[in-house]
Amino acid sequence: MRRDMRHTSIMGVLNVTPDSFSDGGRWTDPEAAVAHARTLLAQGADLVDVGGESTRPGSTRPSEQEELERVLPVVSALAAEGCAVSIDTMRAPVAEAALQAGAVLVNDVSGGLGDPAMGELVAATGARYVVMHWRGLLSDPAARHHYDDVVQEVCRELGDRVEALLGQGVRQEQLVLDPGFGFSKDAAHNWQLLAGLDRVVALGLPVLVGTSRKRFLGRLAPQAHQAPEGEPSPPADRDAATAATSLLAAQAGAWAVRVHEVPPTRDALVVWRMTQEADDAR
Ligand code: PMM
Repeated sequence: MRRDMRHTSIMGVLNVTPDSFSDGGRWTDPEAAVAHARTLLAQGADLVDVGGESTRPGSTRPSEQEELERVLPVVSALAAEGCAVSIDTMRAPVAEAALQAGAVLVNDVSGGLGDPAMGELVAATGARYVVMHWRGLLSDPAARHHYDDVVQEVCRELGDRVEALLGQGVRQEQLVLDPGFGFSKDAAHNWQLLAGLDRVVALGLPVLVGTSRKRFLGRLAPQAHQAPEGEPSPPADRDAATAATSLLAAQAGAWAVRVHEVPPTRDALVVWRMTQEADDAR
């Protein structure tokens, strides 16, 4: 079955953190961050995802105050310019302050597990809410990376989160699902998820896909880059592979793709749209 992906949106990544794996430390100055967001939008991003906490393994959590100080000036400045801003946070108070400052979407990589107050806040504000799949907060570390069927289990666990959120008063129209590429998943799991994305889409809610520059895209042609043997290519060399995954995501019916570098993904999505339109006209 062919799907219409003409409206697959692009979410540009803006990490105002010192330690994110790809752009950590680049946009910690609010003015530089706002300027970068303007670039992302001019290049074709539909919204900008501002994050003040890195989820990179081993990174130390900022305090809530630190996170607020990182994100709020940037969210306020961008919202004042009319930009659609998403706030990438696991903390309800940060989400609340960002929404008050003009953000339109809460992107929560913990799917509501990181802060028990998140569901209630999302219900009360009516904001759009991304529920990402991540087992990182499970108490049993051995269960985190074990899947018999990753697509099926991600779908089931996302379904459980949706049920819980609806029970807290969140409305279905607010929800966006994200299978959480790279979050308690190894490379094989990520490839299986990419191949099975249509099954996540079939759950019936909009789906956001965040593969951008992730490690599993850094091992495609080890001979073609200069990294020591066994090392993945540097994150910034993974944008062509990211664009390929954006196209596959769109083909599977994704609502949006979350990317660091907009032009390759924008062009990949235009290629798909043009071929669809040509096909429709036959
Ligand atoms: N990945 C990262 C951070 N936030 N949010 C969603 N919804 N989906 C993702 O896959 C996701 C995310 C990690 O990447 P980054 O550190 O470069 O932002």
